[in-house]
Amino acid sequence: MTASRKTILSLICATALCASAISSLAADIKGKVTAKGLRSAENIAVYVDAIPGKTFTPPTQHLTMDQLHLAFVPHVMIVLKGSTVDFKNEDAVGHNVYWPAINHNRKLAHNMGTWPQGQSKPFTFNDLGDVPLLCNVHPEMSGYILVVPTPYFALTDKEGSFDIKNVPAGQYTLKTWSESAKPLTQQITVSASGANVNLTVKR
Ligand SMILES: [Cu+2]
Repeated sequence: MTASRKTILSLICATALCASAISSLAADIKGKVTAKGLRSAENIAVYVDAIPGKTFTPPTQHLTMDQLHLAFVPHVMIVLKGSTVDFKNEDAVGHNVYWPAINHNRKLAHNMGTWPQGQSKPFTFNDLGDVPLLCNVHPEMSGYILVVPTPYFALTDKEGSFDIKNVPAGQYTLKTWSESAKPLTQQITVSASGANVNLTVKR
């Protein structure tokens, strides 16, 4: 469907039923990330950057970042700006959660403290960028939260493949983030049938 047909449909649709019909026109951004010089193409974040004039309501439901078997699980989590993450200790030992910066801004460093097994502590992420998670009890523990401006994001699987669901047709700036590769920015066009994008990131 062309953008103009979509506009016409928007104009003639004033009911909630029609609104869901319009949103169902959204398609997927699928693709593959090739990671040069990296051990793996897994856990690379691919997301649509801020869309001028558009804001998105964060989910009311909390997300969970576990500390399990002396590791942050999942290792990388992407969240929409304004989302709340419950940090949950699933181990019999005490853990700590802190981050030395958000988006390399040390003024946004924060220490969540330490709490026992089975308990969790929430934090709402209102600043964009990467949040490197550490535990001051176990220096080998590390994880990442990436706070992004749109709900259009995905993580790559072991093969480097990703699938960003339900993106309305339009032109966007696609970005990548990875723990060990340089970030990448690419302009893309999403048609009514979606988009297929191949990206190459480097160390
Ligand atoms: Cu720990």
